[in-house]
Amino acid sequence: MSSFVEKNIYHHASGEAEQTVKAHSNKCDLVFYAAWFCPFVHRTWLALEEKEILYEYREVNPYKKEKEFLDINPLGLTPAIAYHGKALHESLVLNEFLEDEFTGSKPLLPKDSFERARCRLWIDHLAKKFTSAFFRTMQAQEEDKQKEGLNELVETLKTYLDQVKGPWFLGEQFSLVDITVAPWIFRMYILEEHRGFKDELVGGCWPEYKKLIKERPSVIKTSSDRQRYTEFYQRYLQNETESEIAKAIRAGKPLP
Ligand SMILES: N[C@@H](CCC(=O)N[C@@H](CS)C(=O)NCC(=O)O)C(=O)O
Repeated sequence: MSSFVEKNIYHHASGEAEQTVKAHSNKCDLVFYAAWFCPFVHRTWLALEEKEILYEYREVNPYKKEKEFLDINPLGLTPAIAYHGKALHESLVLNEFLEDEFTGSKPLLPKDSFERARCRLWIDHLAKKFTSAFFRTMQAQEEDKQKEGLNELVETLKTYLDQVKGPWFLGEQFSLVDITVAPWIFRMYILEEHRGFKDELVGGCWPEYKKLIKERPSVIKTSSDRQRYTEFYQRYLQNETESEIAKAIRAGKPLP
């Protein structure tokens, strides 16, 4: 059961993201059920923006589990979409769906089957290893656990960056692999300010990759004011949130 605080979370995007939300308020065949603060939403939002797909942005608070939203995603997690009346969820599945469905838009996966499979391998690495290390580091309270999480985060990031051809994972083509990690790179400052993360711990192409992600127009257009994220992540930093992610991390289970 989510707490009172989560149910009453600041309920709309701010900054650049607010303008983007406004620009996508008209009815459309594709309804994007989103929560402004959610990094998983951010993944799919980036795919929609990069591919310049027409969509209607609909803000939901996933902690409230309202019936209208549960009808779209019975798990009650954002993001989800309804497309021509049919519903789908899971950020990475949604991104693959957008890639398959909107073939006339800019491709976010390479043509070659082997290269596509290799992209999926690294998406899997980022989704399973890097993302969970990020949440573990954020939620850890004792210093030794924070260090342990941070080391794991740095190692999984370095392993990934060794595969980045530069400037992007595939070289010149920006892809779903870059999109998979971008929302957490954007939020990395939380770990810098509260968990001792430093660019020097990673080295290699990290500073340049991080800079390019933060400057990417799709990332800027979908980002709210930094202060809002700082407020939102307090409950993770104090390990007080009752989100499904936080509960999985506490229980040592895979992320939902
Ligand atoms: N694996 C899911 C995770 C989605 C997820 O956990 N979203 C969070 C918001 S960031 C959520 O809906 N939380 C509601 C809850 O924990 O009850 C995905 O990639 O889409």
